[in-house]
Amino acid sequence: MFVQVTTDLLTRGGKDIAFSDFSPLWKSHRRLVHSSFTLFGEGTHKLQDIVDSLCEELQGSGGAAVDPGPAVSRAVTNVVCTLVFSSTYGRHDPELAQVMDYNNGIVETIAGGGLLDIYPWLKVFPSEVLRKLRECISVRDRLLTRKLEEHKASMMEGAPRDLLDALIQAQRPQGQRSAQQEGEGLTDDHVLMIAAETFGAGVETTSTTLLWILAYLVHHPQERVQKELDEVVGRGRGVCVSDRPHLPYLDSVTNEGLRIRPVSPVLIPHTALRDSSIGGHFIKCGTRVLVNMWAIHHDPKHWEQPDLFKPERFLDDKGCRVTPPSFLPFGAGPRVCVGESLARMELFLFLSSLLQRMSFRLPGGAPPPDLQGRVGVVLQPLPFKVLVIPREKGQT
Ligand code: HEM
Ligand code: PLO
Repeated sequence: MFVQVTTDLLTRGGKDIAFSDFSPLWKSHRRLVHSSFTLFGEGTHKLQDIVDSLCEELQGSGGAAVDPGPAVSRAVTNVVCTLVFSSTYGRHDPELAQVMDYNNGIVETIAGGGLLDIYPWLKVFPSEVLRKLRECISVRDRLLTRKLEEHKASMMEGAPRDLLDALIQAQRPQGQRSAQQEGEGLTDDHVLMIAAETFGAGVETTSTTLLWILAYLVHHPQERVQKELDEVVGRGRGVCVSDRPHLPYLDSVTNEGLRIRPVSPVLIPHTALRDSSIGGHFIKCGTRVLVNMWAIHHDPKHWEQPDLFKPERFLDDKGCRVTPPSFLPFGAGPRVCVGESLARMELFLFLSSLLQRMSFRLPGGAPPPDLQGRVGVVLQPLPFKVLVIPREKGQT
């Protein structure tokens, strides 16, 4: 069987959701995460405060060129932190720096298509990649084990505060629940791996997407999206989730960002559970299948001038939304992203508030952001700098 050395280390041999093979246990764990997002996700009142602090931090750059990366990552980390652990980090919290550091280290070393994932026997040789990965994983594990212990000690039965509480609660047998029900097989290892993964997936994907969109917006005029925001919301109040249906152009900018630079260009490797076929090609049971999302999102048969950033392709000639069938940034089917609606809400609130309150320009003399990026488990933009120009407040 195909062995994934780095992802096995990351997930204690598949005790997570994304990298674990299909099984009834995987299904019940995925369901737990999904329902806890519905419980704690959409109503998170902290989200607005987090959005406001990101805007203030960027606006406070006082005309100097800034790299938006660290501020965006911190904001997105705090959203997921609220959901998973009911806590947020202040800007200079050393633990936040630790989290951002171990996440970066994992993104740099995990499943990078390196030889280790193809020749698992290389594991026996010393390797800088494996050393770094192990070190990041141990920082992550120490931090999460402490959170798990704190939660176990302080949680109130029947009143989960966050995803970690919901997972701990599902571990404990309740009343008449049969052994087949959710808690079965949910060990402490599973709880830790599921929480760690939700945390990591939630941070890296959303912050990467926001940064890609900002990088493209520096190349592309921002006036149309700001005009739409001014007409629908004005500048006298903050943007709310209920404004989203009235802001189709903003949505099309987000979609175009997700299309042109898919966070996950070849998705996560899938395994055929039985002999089957795709597009007439026979697929033997057990075959690893990689979906080339990059190719789907850049296929000239489906996209006119696929390498150009053209948000209008997601609107019809009346300005109403259209979603082409070859647009699948969150995947599809049983393994579709569990965080899609949370991610969509975050992308909307962050982008709309940023563009309502400020414009992003290229600093004088600086090269425009590189649009090639760095390929790994996620396709990330290289760091870039922008000038933040505050927009006047108070206009309706
Ligand atoms: C899976 C994209 C945000 C959690 C995936 C997959 C993609 C994806 C393409 C894999 C589908 C496959 O291999 O078939 C994205 C994008 C996001 C985003 C583009 C943001 C812009 C999030 C967030 C969370 C999350 C916010 C959680 C807080 C997960 C998990 C899986 C997953 C747990 C594994 C699902 C499974 O295997 O059943 N995501 N994601 N994602 N995503 Fe996301
Ligand atoms: C990000 C770094 C974290 O420390 C660990 C982690 C867990 C889940 C991974 C995520 C990383 C990268 C993005 C992934 C996500 C699962 C689903 C998501 C691969 C490595 C995507 C886009 O497919």
